[in-house]
Amino acid sequence: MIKKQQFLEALKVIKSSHNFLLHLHPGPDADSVGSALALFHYLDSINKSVTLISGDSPFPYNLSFIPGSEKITKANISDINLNDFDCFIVADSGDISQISKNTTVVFPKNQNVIVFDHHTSNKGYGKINLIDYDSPATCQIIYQFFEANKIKINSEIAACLIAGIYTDSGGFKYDHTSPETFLIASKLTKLYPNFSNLIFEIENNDSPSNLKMIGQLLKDIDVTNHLAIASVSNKDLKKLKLDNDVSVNGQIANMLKSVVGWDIGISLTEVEYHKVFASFRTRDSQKYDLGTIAKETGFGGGHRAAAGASFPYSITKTKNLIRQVIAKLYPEVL
Ligand SMILES: [Mn+2]
Repeated sequence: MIKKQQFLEALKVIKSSHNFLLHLHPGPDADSVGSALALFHYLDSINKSVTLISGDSPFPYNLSFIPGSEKITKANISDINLNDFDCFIVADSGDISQISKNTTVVFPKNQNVIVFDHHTSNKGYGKINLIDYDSPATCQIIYQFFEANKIKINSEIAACLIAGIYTDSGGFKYDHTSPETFLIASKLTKLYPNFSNLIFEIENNDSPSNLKMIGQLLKDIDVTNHLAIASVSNKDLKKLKLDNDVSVNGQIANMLKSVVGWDIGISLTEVEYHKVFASFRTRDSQKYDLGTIAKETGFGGGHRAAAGASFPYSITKTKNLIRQVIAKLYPEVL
């Protein structure tokens, strides 16, 4: 729970700052984009100078339907001078290393760093930390920030927040979805009645290449008792001329864990030679903490029910490492 006082303090800091930096985390999802754009619209409306950078990854086409996405500057942390900004608002990044994988972020001493987040890995690396591990989405925390400060939410901001809350809660079905989430969604959808179109555009974004990739990943499923790992090597990606789009990883891991008996589903894509992106999902997040599994490998992190990692290894070596960690933490799985 974040105290009302903390939200009020954050606004005070925002009011006293002039040049704002916002960013998207690597592999941005609708919670990252929705959070950053909701804040962008608000800061813009109170006449602050605000720059929102795209960060490490190319901007996903389906998220371009979130209002304001054309305002995002194509740049990474290393392309800008952090000293140009007296306030950096970091949203939906569980650790300072999650801001960018390509560069080490060092905040200038006098910078006001405000962190909005819901990842359990987040220890609070900002000057002001608005972190709620029980929130289904960072966008929900940003809604609470606006509400606590009696800031008017317009239809654009509402659309941004709906995008994040809906997708990060898995369409209101993941663990942390609460009566409050529905209440907030109810208020937001009144402000943005066209929400079903927005959700349609975000969700129905498959490309032929995506489907081929899904087919390829499902071809190679390695099952050890209650653990299922799907994978595709870089060699096969190249041979089959598939995009190294890792967004299907989460989808595949979800499909794996839908199988009764496959308690943990993991999808691996070797995007470059010895660079493997991994998504973790589970049938039972009460029992298994995927964030801890991913963290224990030394190359990832995340939530109990959904986590991710990026390994500097081959598929085989990655699988072995993951199995070792699971064998240590949850021997009953293997
Ligand atoms: Mn999130």
